[in-house]
Amino acid sequence: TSDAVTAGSHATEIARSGAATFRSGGGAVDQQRAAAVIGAALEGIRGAIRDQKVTYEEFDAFKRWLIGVSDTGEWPLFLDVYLEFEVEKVAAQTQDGSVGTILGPFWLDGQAQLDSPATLPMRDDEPGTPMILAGQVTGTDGKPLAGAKVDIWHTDEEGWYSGFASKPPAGNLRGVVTADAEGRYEIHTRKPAPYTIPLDGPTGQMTLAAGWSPWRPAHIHLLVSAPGHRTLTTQLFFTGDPYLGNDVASADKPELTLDPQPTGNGSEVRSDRDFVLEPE
Ligand code: MBD
Ligand code: FE
Repeated sequence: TSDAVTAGSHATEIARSGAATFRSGGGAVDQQRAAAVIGAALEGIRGAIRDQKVTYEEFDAFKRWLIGVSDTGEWPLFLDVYLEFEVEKVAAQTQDGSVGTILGPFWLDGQAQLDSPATLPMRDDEPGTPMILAGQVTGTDGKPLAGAKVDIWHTDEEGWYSGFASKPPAGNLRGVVTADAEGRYEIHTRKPAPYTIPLDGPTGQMTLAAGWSPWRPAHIHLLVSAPGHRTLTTQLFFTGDPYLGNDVASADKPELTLDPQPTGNGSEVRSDRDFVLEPE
């Protein structure tokens, strides 16, 4: 089984379960709305066929490619890389508090529950630069949110996500950290590496065929939540990353860049980042 299929089939299972519905209201779609949205999407593709004078050869290649996306389970990957950032921009228009960005396909429910200060689950010899991420969670009124939760996941130093690649053990570099009574959290982990989408699957093949970069800058995913508040879905990036501004998932934002500084404890670095949640 290829890496693309391993990662894709698990991401498909999770998407099918609807586990990530914390960011939506769900619910039925009325006929008018269906006609408006589906109609506009189809017309976008029809417009591309007309404008580009798409041939039968290209149409048949497109069919085979779509079938491949299903066969490899890459719908979550493809949709989150090429479309989710636009959905997030729409959502952000009516959101207050800290800047968010996309969830992506690699969040997992039910990870290690830890109290701050916390060290994420990792191997005894986990490679990479030791890193501390710390800060405070408050409401938009500035009041600390006691017991806020910081759900965090990121790649290891080689760019692999646990649960989706075979190398890291289950639960590696993932955890849900409960902040203290002042909403303060402190997480000890390793600095993640830049990430390339699988190149052996249809999403990667399409990306390379168009001559686009398949890379995401190194990033840390976070879901920050507290009772009575809207859950913040965000990511943090790193100053100087060669892929900033050229993220294949178009999800990096200048407000989300960290500049970790040495703590003096070996090669360890630290960044401080506060989060502001809006009331629900
Ligand atoms: C990722 O690691 C990711 O965060 C997104 C959004 C898409 C593909 C891979
Ligand atoms: Fe990611």
